[in-house]
Amino acid sequence: MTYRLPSALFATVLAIGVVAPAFAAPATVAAFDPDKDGTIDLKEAQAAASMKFDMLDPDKDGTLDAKELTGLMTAAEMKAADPDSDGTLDKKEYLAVVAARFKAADPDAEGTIDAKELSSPAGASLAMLLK
Ligand SMILES: [Ca+2]
Ligand SMILES: [Ca+2]
Ligand SMILES: [Ca+2]
Repeated sequence: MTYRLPSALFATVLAIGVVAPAFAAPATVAAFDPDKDGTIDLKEAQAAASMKFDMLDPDKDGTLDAKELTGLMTAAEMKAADPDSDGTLDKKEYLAVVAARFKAADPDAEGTIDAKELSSPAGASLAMLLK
């Protein structure tokens, strides 16, 4: 019993040590790369974006309004992404923006984002919609 507390504390310290830098660091390919092939494909990007969408939508009405998208998109971008002009983006509209930013971040058009592409300005604006 006397040995349990210190080891639990040690485990906590370890967990914090591992987790904290991941939150502080800029987006990495590994964060969006469940198949661990070292690149992000569109399917992986949209899966992460879908989770992010759900996170941004706390009232779970299936849409994001301009307030919920603050900092992620400009008003002009949002207008362009909202073909039905109802002032909100549903998940399909959000994922269309992700696809457009994915394309912009993939200048070699090979269909994957590698670490270098992710660290470009276009890559950073894609990552914004994923994390
Ligand atoms: Ca991958
Ligand atoms: Ca809409
Ligand atoms: Ca690429």
